[in-house]
Amino acid sequence: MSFNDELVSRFEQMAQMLELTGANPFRVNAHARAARVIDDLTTDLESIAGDAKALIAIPGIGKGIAEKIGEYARTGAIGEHLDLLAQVPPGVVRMLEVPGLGPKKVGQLWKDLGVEDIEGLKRVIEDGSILGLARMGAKTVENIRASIAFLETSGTRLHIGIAMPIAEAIVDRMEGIKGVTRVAYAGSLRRGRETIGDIDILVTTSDPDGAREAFVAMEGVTEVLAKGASKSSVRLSLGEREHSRWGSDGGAGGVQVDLRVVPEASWGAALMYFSGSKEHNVRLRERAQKQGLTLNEYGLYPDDGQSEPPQKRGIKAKAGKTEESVYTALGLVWVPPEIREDRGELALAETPRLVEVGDIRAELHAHTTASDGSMSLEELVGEAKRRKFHTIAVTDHSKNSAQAGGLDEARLREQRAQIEALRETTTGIEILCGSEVDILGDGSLDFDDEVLAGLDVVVASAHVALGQEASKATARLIRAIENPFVHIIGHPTGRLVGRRKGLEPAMDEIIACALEHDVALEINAHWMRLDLRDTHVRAAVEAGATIAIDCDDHQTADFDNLRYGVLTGRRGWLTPELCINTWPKAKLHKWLRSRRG
Ligand code: DGT
Ligand code: CA
Ligand code: CA
Ligand code: ZN
Repeated sequence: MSFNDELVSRFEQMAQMLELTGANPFRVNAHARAARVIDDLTTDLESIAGDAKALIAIPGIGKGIAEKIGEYARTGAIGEHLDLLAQVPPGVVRMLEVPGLGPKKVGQLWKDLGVEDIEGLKRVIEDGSILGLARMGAKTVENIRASIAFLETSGTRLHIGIAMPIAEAIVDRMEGIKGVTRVAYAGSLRRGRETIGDIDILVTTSDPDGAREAFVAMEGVTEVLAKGASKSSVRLSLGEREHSRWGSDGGAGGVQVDLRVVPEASWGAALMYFSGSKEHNVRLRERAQKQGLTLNEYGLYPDDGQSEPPQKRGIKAKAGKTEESVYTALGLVWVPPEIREDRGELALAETPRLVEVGDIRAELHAHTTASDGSMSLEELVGEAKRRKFHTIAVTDHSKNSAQAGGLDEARLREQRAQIEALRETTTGIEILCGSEVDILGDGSLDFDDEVLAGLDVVVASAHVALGQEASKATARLIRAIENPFVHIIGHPTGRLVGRRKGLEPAMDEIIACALEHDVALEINAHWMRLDLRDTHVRAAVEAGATIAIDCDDHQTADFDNLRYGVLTGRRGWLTPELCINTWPKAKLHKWLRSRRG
């Protein structure tokens, strides 16, 4: 683990343990925020750990946290972290992973009943002693029991590429139910996160009972967890999905789906609340409070200091029907869901124009049967044309990727001849002859410069030695970027979401180097990769570096992954100008030729 990752995990644990020991919420938040901020950083804190001033200059890091970073750098440990570990049994922290068990309930179980782990929790459920706790009814206990079973059979978050089609099918289905007027998915899915804990669906309807009944009777429901006035929850089994190429194992235990029936007048407020993120919501409520207002999932109300919620007292909301109305009433611009992460979005003076799927006009990374793709050259070009792209790049693997049928120089020449012949009979799309050339372990490329110079587009990617240490990875990628014939660095870290960490280069150095040499960094749109990831994209965008969003197509269906790459770009505040795939044909081709002498 990198120095930063070590800190992130310690501060996350400290926030949880502080909360469990009943510490001041301000201290809990300071540690949780520090973990998030450090997780987003692209600079390595180790080099400035001794410089308290430099640390405090980072938004979200205060004096206390800076001292702890210094302490960790000097001693390899944080005293307070060790003290907390001695106080809070690890099994108690793990109980927080049970869906529906927050720090309050876990603290209660631990302190009042002596429960120290999930096994202990199962025992107090079996012997009924859990029912002796305050605010712990039979229904809550039943939910906890089901959640434990769920955790034990799955425990993993779903890839967005698995969750999104399921959510869309549910939205479609709910739209067809009598009385239903609006349906949307919210939560992490709407924010486009790479993994999804559960699916949140909102509806407005003139017949709430009908909507609930239809929801729990959906095909694939294996268990009804709740069927209440405002919220229903089900567990859904995942149908057979073919992802053998990636061997994805996410979601073996199914996925939880929450349905909330909300009043028409609260639609915008509910959509905001349940889209999150929680951290964004906290900021919004702080802001409301400062203006003498109170914000909840029903609307924005005047704060009259009463403890009973305003909507229950018939108080009229100042805003709530649409999201725009709520943001506007708070003096803010509407914020796209993908950037609602408390990463500075409330300071925006206008809604940013982020990249959209419809902006993408070129695919610059695709494979054919010549290497490990399943499309022939003609099929690939035909599919790209069908998607209305002005340019398609053929970038099969190079010889070092032997297991993927990588092309050597002779086969590459053969492919060029085929592409030139196909160009003769093809109209309406430009076909580029390229390569996804391997970046070898030392940063040299799998083809000589003379070969690369003869290609229209060069995507350079690392496929081997992905476990190498950070400093080597940095030097390796920098050497590849410095090659004068490279246009794009493909899936720069080689990580696989939830499966493989990949390279951990100093991303700020990689970005600076890419900017200097006018090389684009790729967001590989496959939902198993999403590499660059959102936070790296944000750093690249802030530096002004260009990004390519490519599907790395191996089969026709891979073109459909574009949306996930675009969501990741949006999460990184990517605008169309910095995304080379949005450029008009002439501009893109001029840029591609600019390093061909
Ligand atoms: P997930 O499901 O883990 O991928 O992430 P989310 O963001 O979908 O979280 P989820 O399903 O627990 O809740 C949906 C949204 O509801 C969340 O993004 C924000 C809101 N929300 C849930 N619990 C809280 C809370 O305790 N406080 C605040 N402010 N908002 C909450
Ligand atoms: Ca969720
Ligand atoms: Ca949820
Ligand atoms: Zn590829």
